[in-house]
Parts: sequence; structure tokens; C-alpha cells
Amino acid sequence: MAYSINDVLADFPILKQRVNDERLAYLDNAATAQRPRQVLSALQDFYEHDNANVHRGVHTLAERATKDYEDARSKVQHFINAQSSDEIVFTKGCTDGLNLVAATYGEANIEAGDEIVISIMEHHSNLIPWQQLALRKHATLKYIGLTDQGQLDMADARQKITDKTKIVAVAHASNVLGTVTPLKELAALAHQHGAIIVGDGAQAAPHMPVDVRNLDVDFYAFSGHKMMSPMGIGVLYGKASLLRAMPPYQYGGEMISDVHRDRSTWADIPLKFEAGTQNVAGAVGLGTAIDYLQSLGMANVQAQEQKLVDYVLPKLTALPYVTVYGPQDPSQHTGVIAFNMANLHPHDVATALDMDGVAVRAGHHCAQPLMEELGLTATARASFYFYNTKSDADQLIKAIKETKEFFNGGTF
Ligand code: 7TS
Repeated sequence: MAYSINDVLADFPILKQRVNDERLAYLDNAATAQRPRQVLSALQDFYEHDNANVHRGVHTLAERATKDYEDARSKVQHFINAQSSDEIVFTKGCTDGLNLVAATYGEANIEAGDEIVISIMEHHSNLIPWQQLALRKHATLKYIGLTDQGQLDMADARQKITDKTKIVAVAHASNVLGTVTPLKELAALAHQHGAIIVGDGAQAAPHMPVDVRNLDVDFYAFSGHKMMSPMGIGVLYGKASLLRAMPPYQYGGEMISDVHRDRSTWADIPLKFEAGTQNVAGAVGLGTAIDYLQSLGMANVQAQEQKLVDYVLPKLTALPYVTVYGPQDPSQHTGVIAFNMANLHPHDVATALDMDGVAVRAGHHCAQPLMEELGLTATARASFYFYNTKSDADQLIKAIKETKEFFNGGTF
């Protein structure tokens, strides 16, 4: 059953403020989401009652903190339907998780002449780790292209993924084009050729049901802060057999089994990949954010965002001076909408929209090869979450119309 938007909004005090004397329309959720009271209280509660370092103390607070941390891991496991909580590695965020895979699995398995396949729409976090790995190993990095509508081109994927491919790494949802990639199909294709697949779930896990076993991805990384947890916590899912075979990422406390003067052995997964004191409060906050999302239901979260896209996208595409990138069909578009206004610089657009209380991002969105492919240097981008409303969408459209008047007396 759908949730009440008024109940939801009551949980987000930050959204009630006025900005530049206008109602705030927060449409920069692809950069980071806002935190509900429940997450803020969970942090306060943790620090007021349970705070201690984990996996090392026998005192009561240490045991409580360890339980809180491991409970959060189980919540993540169930959220993405992993087989075991051992397959959930806490990271600093999506970037950290992707770097982990490149630096461990990649370092151990890529050889000269091998091929790594990504797509041209990748965020730099799912591009540079593979680019640098390929350079280090004298391997080849290949890019899957796009269709005219900005979807991942599966025909091109079938050409690019071959028996030479060792790793395929693709965003589950684009942070610019608002497209969802056929990750399950890509996983099957990668596996047919003996390659592994890494999903970048930064823009997908917060917005739609994700089932890593159904997708059959080998690794899947995402960030907590885009789904309402504190910054500095994220998740790397990896199949247990792969994680076990991989060398550690960083060395230090808690990731070891035994240390001698001249050699060491490693803890079992997932602790092998969690060296040093971890972001325990972050994990607790993430667990609470997951509870919150699950109380709404991820299908309802996705449906609410789809309703907003169905409403706002035709209004945007109807404006002759606005160009929307990615699919024009709302049913093919997520709540991430990149656009430009005639020849206005996107930073000017974002600044003008902010004067009307509308928060959007402008820039290359950490996807410069995609910008190059589209013949652009930058775009403005509005990105919606489940707590956004039609009023936010109306305010965006109104502010865009006012921006046109402001810059050009209404004549462009
Ligand atoms: N992958 C994708 C698809 C992303 O959108 C982002 C962040 C990342 C990886 C990296 O996530 P992080 O939490 O480790 O930084 N994307 C954006 C964005 O679009 N605007 O700000 C951050």
C-alpha cells in the first residue's frame, strides 16, 4: 500500500525550511539524500547508550556496539537479498567499494592482454579504478556505447564482451541520463564469457528493489548517504567464494587472524576487508535508513518517483528552450533528469533556480567521458526522491520559466 506523503514529510525537518525566501524544493537527491528524524535519533541513541569500538571488547558497551553493527549488516543483507551477511562488506561509500574490487580482485586476476568492459555513461568512480588497473596491467579498457535514447546499447555490449573480457563493470542506473541498465542480462552475458560483473548501485539501491541473487551480479557497490544514512558509510556486496579468494584491501587492526614478525594470516570475510576502526554509527544509521525504506516498501518508493517523473518530464520536454537528456519516455526514465536551457550555462541555471528555492546540481556530474560523447561540457540536473511532491515539480517548472525571463526578457 502506498504511504502518506504528509507522514513522510513530517520526518524530514530539513525540507520544511525556506531558502532565499522561498519554499525549499530539494531536487539534488542524486548527490545526497536527506536524513529522516529516525536516522538522526538512531545516531543520538547509539552515542548516548552504546558507543564503543566493535569486535574487540568484552565489556557490555562493546558487546552492544558490536551487536548494533552486525545487526546493521544483516539488515543490508536482507535489503539486497544476499545469501549471507558475510557477503556484506562495510565501506566508506560506493567509490571505496569499487576501488576495493579493482585493487584486490582486479590486481589478482587481470593480466596483460585481458579486457575490462565498462559503459560510456559511468560515473568516474566506476571508470577511473578500471582505467588505472588496465594501465597498470597493460590490459584494454572498452566502453559499451548508448542508443539514441541514451540507453545502454545491448547490441554493442554483445560485441564488446568477448572471451578476452575478465571484468564487466556497469552502473545499475545512470546519474545523468536517468536510465536503468539491463544488469541481469549483462551478468548473464559476462558469465557466458567467463567474466565477472560488478554493479554500481549508487543510483539504484536507494530507489528500487534490488535482489543481488536474482541479478546474479558478482559484486554490487552503493553508498549509504544517497539513501538517508550518514555520509562515510557504504556497502560492497560480493559473492562469498570471490571475497574469500581475494587478497585484502588494507592492512591493520581487526582484519587479521594471526600476525607474526615475518608473516600474517587474514580474518575470514567480511572482516578481512574491514581494517581499522569502522564507521559503526554510520552503519547503525544505514540500518535505520533501511528500516525506514522497508517500512514504506521499495516498490512504493519506486512507484512514487515514477509518478513524479510521469508528471514533470512531459512538462519539461514541452518547453522549447529546454533539452532533456536520456529517454524522453517517462516510463524509461528514473527520477534523475539532466537538462539544459538554450545556451545558458548550467551553473547560471542552477544559481537562478536556487534564487527560487530549487536545489539542483550543475556540472559534468563526474561523468566527463559521457559529456564528451553527448557533445556537452555540463548540464543542470534535477533528481527526485520518494519525499518529493508535485509541488516540488511545479516549483521547478515555474523557476525554469522565471529563469528564462530573467536571462533573456523571455525572447530566446
Ligand atoms: N556511482 C554513481 C552512479 C554515482 O552517481 C556516484 C555519486 C558514485 C558512484 C560515487 O558515490 P560516492 O558516494 O562514493 O561519492 N554520484 C554523485 C552525483 O551524481 N552527484 O554527486 C555525487
